[in-house]
Amino acid sequence: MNLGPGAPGWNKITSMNDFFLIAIVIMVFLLIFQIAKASEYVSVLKGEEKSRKQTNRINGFLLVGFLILGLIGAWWCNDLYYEKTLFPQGSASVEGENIDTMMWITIAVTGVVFLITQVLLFWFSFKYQESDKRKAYYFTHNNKLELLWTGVPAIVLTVLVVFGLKYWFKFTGDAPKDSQVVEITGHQFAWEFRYPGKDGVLGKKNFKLTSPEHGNPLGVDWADEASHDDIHVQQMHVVVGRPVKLVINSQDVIHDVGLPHFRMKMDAVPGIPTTLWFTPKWTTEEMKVRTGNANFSYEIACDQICGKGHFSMRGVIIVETQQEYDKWFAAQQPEYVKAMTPAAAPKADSTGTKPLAISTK
Ligand SMILES: [Cu+2]
Repeated sequence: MNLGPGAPGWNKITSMNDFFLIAIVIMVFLLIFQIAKASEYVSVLKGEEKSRKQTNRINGFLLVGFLILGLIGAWWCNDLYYEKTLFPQGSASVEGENIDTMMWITIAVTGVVFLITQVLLFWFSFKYQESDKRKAYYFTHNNKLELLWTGVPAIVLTVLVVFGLKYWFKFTGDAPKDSQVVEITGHQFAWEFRYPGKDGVLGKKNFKLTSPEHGNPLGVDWADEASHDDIHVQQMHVVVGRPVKLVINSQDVIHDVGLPHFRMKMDAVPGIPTTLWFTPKWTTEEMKVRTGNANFSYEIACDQICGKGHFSMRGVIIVETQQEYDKWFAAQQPEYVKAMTPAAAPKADSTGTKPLAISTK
């Protein structure tokens, strides 16, 4: 039965919903108004000071209750959802282990600060509420205190930032010499991958040559002979245990190669190639066993809201053994050959790659 928009009587249902919604809002306002008025009368009867102290006491108890329930809630959520995060799987790249360590240190430091400040905040509002037995102590300035609460966070943050920079320079710096190079190009809304052929060199590109209609969606310069053995595919294959260097491009807006399993990410910026390298630790098949998920696949999630189809920018990375990789690579036809002999294109599709004529728009 059709119950969605356009179904008979749908207009009636939505107008009834609107009516109830407005009625509820009005009644809530009336309720608040009545409570406020009632408490005003109570304070007149009891005397203002007495009723203020009573309100303070109630608020104090509520704040302590909020603290306890809040802490239990935070613990409970963690217990419930921790297994669903990517933490228990461990980092799928060697370098990502450093990121996880940093993440844990950051969580530990901020967690301790969070606990101390929240307990003090709520406990103090209860403990030091208005009382006739004591008077508040005022001080306008305290150098020791200023130094302490400026110095300690400054030192802690410096340590965190220095470690962050150290790893950042490592992952974005020179990749190991035996690295495999994969060029990733993002566009609205998909990822394209290009691999150098036997020569190990990616052919030059020129954006003016971009022409999906002529089998050249990436704008490769065919005049550069290094491009003649390069392959262009829609799925990324990498070898387990071998460092992979990503050369990241974008053809339109800023995208982001987000690699949650490998704990890496890097923006794809039009006109400015960015790089990143990491070493995959486990093959896709091994991850299926580790996660107990037969459908597991490493993914690239675009980490920049890049337009209407942003959600669909999911790339798949297949991590495999050298043998499997060699077999896959040998089955690929160079993009140059495909572009020059368009009739041959459908043949290569049997290996699982999609046709190249997909528009980049
Ligand atoms: Cu994107």
